[in-house]
Amino acid sequence: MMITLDSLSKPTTVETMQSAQRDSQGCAASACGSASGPGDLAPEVWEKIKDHPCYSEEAHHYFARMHVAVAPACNIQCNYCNRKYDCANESRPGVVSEKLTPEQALRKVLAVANEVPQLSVLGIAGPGDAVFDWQKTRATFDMVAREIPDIKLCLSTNGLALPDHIDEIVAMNIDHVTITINMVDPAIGSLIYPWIYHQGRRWTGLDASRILHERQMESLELLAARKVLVKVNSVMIPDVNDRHLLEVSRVVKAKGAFLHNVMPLISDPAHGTHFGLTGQRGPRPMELKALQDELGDGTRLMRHCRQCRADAVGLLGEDRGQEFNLDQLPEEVIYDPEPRESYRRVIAQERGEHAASRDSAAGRLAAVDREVLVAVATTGGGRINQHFGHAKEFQIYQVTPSGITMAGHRKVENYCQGGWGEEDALDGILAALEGVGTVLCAKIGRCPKKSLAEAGITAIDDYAHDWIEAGIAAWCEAEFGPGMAKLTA
Ligand code: CLF
Ligand code: SF4
Repeated sequence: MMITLDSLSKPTTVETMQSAQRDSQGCAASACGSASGPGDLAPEVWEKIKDHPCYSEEAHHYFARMHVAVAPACNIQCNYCNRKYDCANESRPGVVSEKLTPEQALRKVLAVANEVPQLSVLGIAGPGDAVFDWQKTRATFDMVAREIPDIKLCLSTNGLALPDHIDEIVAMNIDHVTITINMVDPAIGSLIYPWIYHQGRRWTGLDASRILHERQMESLELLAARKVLVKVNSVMIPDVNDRHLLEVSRVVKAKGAFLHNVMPLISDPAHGTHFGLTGQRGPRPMELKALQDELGDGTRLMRHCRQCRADAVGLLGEDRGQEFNLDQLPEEVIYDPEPRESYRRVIAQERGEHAASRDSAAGRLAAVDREVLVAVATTGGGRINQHFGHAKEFQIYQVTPSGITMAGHRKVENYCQGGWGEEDALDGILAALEGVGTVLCAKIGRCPKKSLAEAGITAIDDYAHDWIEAGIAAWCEAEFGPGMAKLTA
């Protein structure tokens, strides 16, 4: 795809490009970060995260990641995991449609880089453990880095094997490593991990969790000392580790973690996991938000994680992985850098405009008299640009007099099913929008708008295609009065 310089002058260029790509794929394609900006971080750190959709909340509006499923082997068992294949409809970590060799992974990365200009990061997140299955991970990263030198390399791991590979990780220029740390107390760990495999033997009980904990802490300290940005993912498991995650957060930050990402347990008997089969529930959205609020320190808390599959492709809120299965790819793919380079030129301007709009929006909130949650339907690009009925997720923004911050997202089954509204889906949407009073979208029909109103949620399409923060600020002024009123009173 050629991105012309002419297109730079259009205000919604990114949005247009993104929707053009989706349209070319038909309806099937519709639909681990810091909220810090360049002013809050050392320049070398900002340079590392500014295009990483997981490490920078702002970047996730513009940049995409892809995962290649080259690492099926794992050295521990988590009670929430059951690595599964051929589950096109399941979106959760560990699930993939096909395992790849490093050579196949390279072919896929090149194909995606040609078709998805937003691509900035290649992650290996399983479906097992990327560091335990190290030879395949390393071979894949080496080959891709030779072909696409500017792509960021990103690892996700349980950390058990990590201390053995620190030098290689640094030498390979892997700037981003995620470690999943669910406990700093082996007694709690023993409720989550039935066994680990370490130094040629299997360990169970407290011993297993103690070894895992020690290796995770060692990994974190070693990587932080080498200036690798470490994100810690924690799975929130009600009545198992939920309160304990406050201690986890304190410990990992003290040991140098750049970000902490608390994710809800996904648990369903159909998944066949231990927790799913024993009825362990996941947290409700507002329970997750309450814990995240308690963890505080928004600059080091990721709230926009989408708990991706191990073969996810695209912006975080979408998964285009099914467009790039091996049997759909040519035998030989030649990388064309032009689409990605053009996209970056366009984005440089768009981001500047978006940042200015955010600053201006922040000055219009003085009349807001309480914390409110606003749900936004967006296809990316930082704008309110999706029809209510097409949304498969809503981004949730928390508004207070002091600012607008992203507070997470809520996945839903989209309301519009082939031309008509689906009332069953609406029940699910209402449940997912717990705590939300207002929905901003590009368009909404009378029926769903009325149903939402009856449930106490106001749906508004007056700010279609505005920047998200500008639309929210305009709604706040309409709802609470002019933003400057209280300041000047
Ligand atoms: Fe992948 Fe993870 Fe790298 Fe991101 S995902 S390996 S840091 S490129 Fe991101 Fe997906 Fe959440 Fe992970 S949204 S599950 S945090
Ligand atoms: Fe599954 Fe990852 Fe846990 Fe291994 S470390 S059991 S792949 S969740």
